[in-house]
Amino acid sequence: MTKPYVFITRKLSDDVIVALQDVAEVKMWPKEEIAVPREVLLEEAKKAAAIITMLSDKIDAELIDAAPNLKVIANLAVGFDNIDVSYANSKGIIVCNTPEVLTDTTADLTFALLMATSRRVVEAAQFVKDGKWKSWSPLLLAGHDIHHKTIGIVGMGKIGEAVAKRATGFDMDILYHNRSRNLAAEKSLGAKYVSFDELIETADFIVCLTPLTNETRNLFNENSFKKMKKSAIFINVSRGPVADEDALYQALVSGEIAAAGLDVFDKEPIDATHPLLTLTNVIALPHIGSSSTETREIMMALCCDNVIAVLQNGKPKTPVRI
Ligand code: 8YV
Repeated sequence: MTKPYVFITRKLSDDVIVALQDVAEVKMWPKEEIAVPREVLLEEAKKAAAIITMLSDKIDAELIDAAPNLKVIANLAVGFDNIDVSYANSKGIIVCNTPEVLTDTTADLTFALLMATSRRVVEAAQFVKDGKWKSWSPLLLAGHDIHHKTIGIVGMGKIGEAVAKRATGFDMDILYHNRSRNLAAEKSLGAKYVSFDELIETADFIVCLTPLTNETRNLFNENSFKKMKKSAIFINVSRGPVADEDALYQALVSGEIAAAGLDVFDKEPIDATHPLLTLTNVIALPHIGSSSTETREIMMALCCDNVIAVLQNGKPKTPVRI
């Protein structure tokens, strides 16, 4: 019997696909740093029973229609806004993601970005390397404290909880806003549920962790940045389009807010000439929230396990439910 065909849209480590190769014929796009071209993906989809994909690939109706044998799409991410999940499901195709396994790693990076932004770590390190450190002065590269400040978390899911847990170690007051109350976070972490407006008006650090949906697109806009404190620091580790980048740029330039730490952008990779990248009060990272070698291996393995499970018994480990 011929094995089902699985296409993986980026090069994963060889070890991680061994088990998958037992049950399927596996082909990987060979380039780690270059996304598979759309026409190649459309061609591969024609024979694929499974596709392991990631944020940079658009799995839309056209692609799904080009894939008559497709049973499962496994996304190497917890977010799945790159996939038309309802269309896939309407065709009987299961979509899987990688929840939970990346929670702590993403929360670590969120905190790293928060700390680096408020204490001007990148600017200060560059200052030393550039040979600009000629003398010590009391306010040399003075940043702002983190401890005893107020963190406002927009999107209190698993990653939000893990960020809140880290904030307790800094004796921070924790506010959150979410579609629904997270009573567990309130009880165990002392997080306080507030309206979106109260959160953005009161918090010193506004941390965006909400998924990208029609409701959250441009949630952070000109109006919201105006309502923030002038000392506020905005951190986005979810999806770029949740914040209006032009409005964010204006808010940073005009001093409406103090700084921003961004791991995600409207268009990724962000163009090196983007205005946001000219600002010293912006720290920009290349969407590395869950990128530790340990966690990426686990995410890759989970994608493979989901595909194996669907191909063998139709029962995925971590299906997306919408
Ligand atoms: C992924 C992410 O690594 O999980 C997510 O939703 O944004 C990251 O963890 C990224 O999307 C690459 O696919």
